[in-house]
Amino acid sequence: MNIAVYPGSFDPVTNGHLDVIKRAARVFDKLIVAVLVNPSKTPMFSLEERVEMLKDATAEIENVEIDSFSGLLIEYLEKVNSKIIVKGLRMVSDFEYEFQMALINKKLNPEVETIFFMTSNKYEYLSSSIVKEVARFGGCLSDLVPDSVIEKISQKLKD
Ligand code: COD
Repeated sequence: MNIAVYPGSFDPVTNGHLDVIKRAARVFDKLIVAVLVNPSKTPMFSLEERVEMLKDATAEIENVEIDSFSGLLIEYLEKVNSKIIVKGLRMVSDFEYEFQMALINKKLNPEVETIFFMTSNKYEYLSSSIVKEVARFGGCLSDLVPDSVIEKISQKLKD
């Protein structure tokens, strides 16, 4: 069974992430979307909220599971018995960081492969940070994130 792991912050999940999730779920037997617990960052959404939003958004994709992890991704992969990392690539600026990550992960475990999904044209500009910025200035979020996430962001900004 081919188990792949798609790691990220997902703060919050966007339609760009969802596009990668749907396409990767067609390629692998099982896709685990793993949300990073990163104590050095202050995300807009708590870990539980990010996991919940991902669960809502992927409820209809049978072979997708949502989980979270802290520490090294390579150690998490071992725990879930996977040797495949799924990443998304938007533009050249992503490449440098993702290239470095793929190489260090390969160094830490040579059996692990990182598989990149090129963004779909319509999501090339889309990131969680851009979504939060648009939301803060009152811009329209439809087409950027799932509807359930729009409600969560509005609520968060009111709070
Ligand atoms: N289209 C396509 N792909 C996209 C889009 C889009 N519109 N938006 C985002 N993506 C991709 C990103 O390129 C990335 O691959 C993935 O989706 C997740 O994106 P984010 O922004 O939610 O998450 P990141 O980039 O903050 O996640 C970083 C990780 C959690 C993957 C990384 O920090 C990590 O692996 N940390 C664990 C510690 C570790 O093992 N470090 C490496 C060795 S030191």
